[in-house]
Amino acid sequence: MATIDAEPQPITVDLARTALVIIDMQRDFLEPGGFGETLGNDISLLAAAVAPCQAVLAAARAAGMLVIHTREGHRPDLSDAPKAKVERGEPSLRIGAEGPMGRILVRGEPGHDIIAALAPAPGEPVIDKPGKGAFYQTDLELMLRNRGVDTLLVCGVTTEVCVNTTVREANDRGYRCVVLDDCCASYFPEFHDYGLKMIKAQGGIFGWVSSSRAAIAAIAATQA
Ligand code: TIU
Repeated sequence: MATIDAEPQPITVDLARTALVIIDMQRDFLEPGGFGETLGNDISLLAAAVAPCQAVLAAARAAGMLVIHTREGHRPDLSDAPKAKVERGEPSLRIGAEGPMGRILVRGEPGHDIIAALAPAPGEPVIDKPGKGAFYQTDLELMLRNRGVDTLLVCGVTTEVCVNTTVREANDRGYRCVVLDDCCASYFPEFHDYGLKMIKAQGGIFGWVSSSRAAIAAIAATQA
């Protein structure tokens, strides 16, 4: 068992029943010319989450934890992309349009790939999701149930969009979520802050908030 220093209070987890879930650390959100930038965002704000994610990923792998990666994106024919999603907002390039990293937010295109720094290792499941939440129209819940997982360490981007949506979905399904603050980022620093506050408020209404340092320390303590 490992006890992770967290808010609103420390949480004790069984690493054999804990999965590290890294959400949407894709070129389309973190690199120039991708979906995030076409939405008008400053992508440099997401870079700070990469090194903390790498550190937690290394610790989780060393401890033999289940590591799951997710990617947001759509089939090349866009049959799984709601019209309302494709037409929303004022992106300079729409979902499916040809950009510098291939077609925006389309599976199989370079921009859809997870960034090289956080590339999945062989055997680590990658969940391709059409929505913001990682449970919607995916087999994530089945995978977690089959492995007896009850707790998720959550990292990724963006804090208030895909991270928050996934945490809310997980919380309703009975999973305990520990969101690592420095492993998440947003194009809006204030949304990052409030996104985390919303999770841990009211006694941890959606889950716990911790940090890469605290999670790594807890994992390392079980290995000593
Ligand atoms: N736009 C934005 O903040 N996020 C997304 O569109 N997807 C994810 O958060 N992955």
